[in-house]
Amino acid sequence: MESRVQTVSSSASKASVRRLQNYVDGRFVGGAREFDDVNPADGSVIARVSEADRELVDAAVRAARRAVNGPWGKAGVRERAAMLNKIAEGIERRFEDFLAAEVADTGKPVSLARRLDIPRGTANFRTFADIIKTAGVEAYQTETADGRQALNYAVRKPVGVVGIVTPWNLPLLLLTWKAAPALACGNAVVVKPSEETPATATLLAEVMHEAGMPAGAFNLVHGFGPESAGEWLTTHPEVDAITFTGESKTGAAIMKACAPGVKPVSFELGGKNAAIVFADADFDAAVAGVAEAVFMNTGQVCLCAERVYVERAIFDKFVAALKQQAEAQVAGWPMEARTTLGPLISSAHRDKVMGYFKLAKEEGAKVVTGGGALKSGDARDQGFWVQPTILTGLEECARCVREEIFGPVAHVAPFDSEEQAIALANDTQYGLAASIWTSRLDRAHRVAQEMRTGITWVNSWFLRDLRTPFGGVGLSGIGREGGTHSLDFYSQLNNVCIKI
Ligand code: NAD
Ligand code: 6OD
Repeated sequence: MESRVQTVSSSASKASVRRLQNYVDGRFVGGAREFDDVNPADGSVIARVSEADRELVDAAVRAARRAVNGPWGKAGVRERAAMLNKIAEGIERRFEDFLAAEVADTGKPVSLARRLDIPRGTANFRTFADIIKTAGVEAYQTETADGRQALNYAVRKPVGVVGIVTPWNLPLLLLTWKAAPALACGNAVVVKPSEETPATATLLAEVMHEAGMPAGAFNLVHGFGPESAGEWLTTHPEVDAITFTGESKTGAAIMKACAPGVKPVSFELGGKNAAIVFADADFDAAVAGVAEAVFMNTGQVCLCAERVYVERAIFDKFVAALKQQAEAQVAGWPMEARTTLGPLISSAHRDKVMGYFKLAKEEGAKVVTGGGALKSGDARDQGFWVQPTILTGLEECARCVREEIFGPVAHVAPFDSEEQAIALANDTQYGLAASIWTSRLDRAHRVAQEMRTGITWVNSWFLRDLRTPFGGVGLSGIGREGGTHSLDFYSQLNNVCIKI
């Protein structure tokens, strides 16, 4: 097969750059315009991306409809599961290509992408291949008024054409988290990855092609949000459902776009997550766990902790230890094994995070460490780096405590009682995740059950079992995905009632 990653000369850069194409109806196609794919570590252009126009998005949706009505829609569960496993094998075979592409697009440390992002790409396909094979049907035997019986059973059918819109922070992980269950259920998909991170989605299209996925079952359109592929896809009348991961305000715009068609939506949105550390916790484990929750992926994970509440008895000691963890981060080149902290995704996002650093000072924060740009004295100074930052001393009403920053930064505040810790953690419009650090079993259960979140970790963070429900409350999202919860979104149930 001809490779879709072509090397071409670009006017945007003296060096030659790759060209990334759309994948529609089983073919790689260019678009009317191109945009730059930038490496956030040094600001260099690493690829030129073909932007899908409205006609190409329409062609993708029509191809998807034909696939739903054609061989893919008619494929049985065993065939679909086998295809998903084949795709997992395809990702595994090209593991190093996926790794290099993800690291170049995001700037994340190669060690992180190697242990998290790329393995989750394969795990998502394998998990939903297994789940679809074992999914049962709901059935009831019902007594009727005339003394006879009725048998009720619900059959699962695909929703149809599913539009998938994803963000830049965990590009392959989050795209496959939605594409895998959608395909497992027999839907055809049109995927719109983030304009910031188009590379692994394009590699995935190559893997689909090589695996022999029927034309139209998996389509990829590149572009932006408003007045681009994101808008054309989410407003398309022939798309049956939209699943989206990204910012809460983008979710609101997409919900509006879906309203006229009364289309089902599944949203994984932003967070302003709390970590609660009790004095009875294993101190070293809590420090290491909270540091990971604050700094992983440079704080660009929706589950990251940006609010840390620490019991007063250990507050000073904990802040000092967290400061040490922040200062021990290694902001090296992303492909270096020793690197633990990468850049932010873009200059716009760097400016946003730097704006919050400035605001924090204006709001009266004490900057324990960080609070500025990170300079290395080499080509990285053209990239989008900021210092790992710990703040204290803000009021709970401060914007830096209430708004999602999405950077390597947390505010640490003391608490005096379990009740106060619960109240502080829950005092947010978001409600995605919380982590609780304690050695007391009764307290762990009590506090966890009080959290107004979709996910609560105890003595751990971002520990995932893909069969469990995943999602948020409030501004953090609508619905749950994971395991059979994903099947419930990506299929519709037709209840058959037979009088017997
Ligand atoms: P974003 O909302 O800016 O963009 C996400 C995607 O939506 C991109 O593909 C973008 O092109 C597209 N988009 C933007 N506007 C659109 C519109 N009007 N119509 C259709 N598509 C549109 O988010 P981001 O900056 O890429 O990602 C960061 C955000 O995502 C953070 O808020 C983070 O918390 C959130 N996030 C949440 C989860 C979760 O599981 N809850 C996971 C990852 C990221
Ligand atoms: O682990 C997952 O399945 C998941 N959806 C993670 C989301 C992370 C947000 O940035």
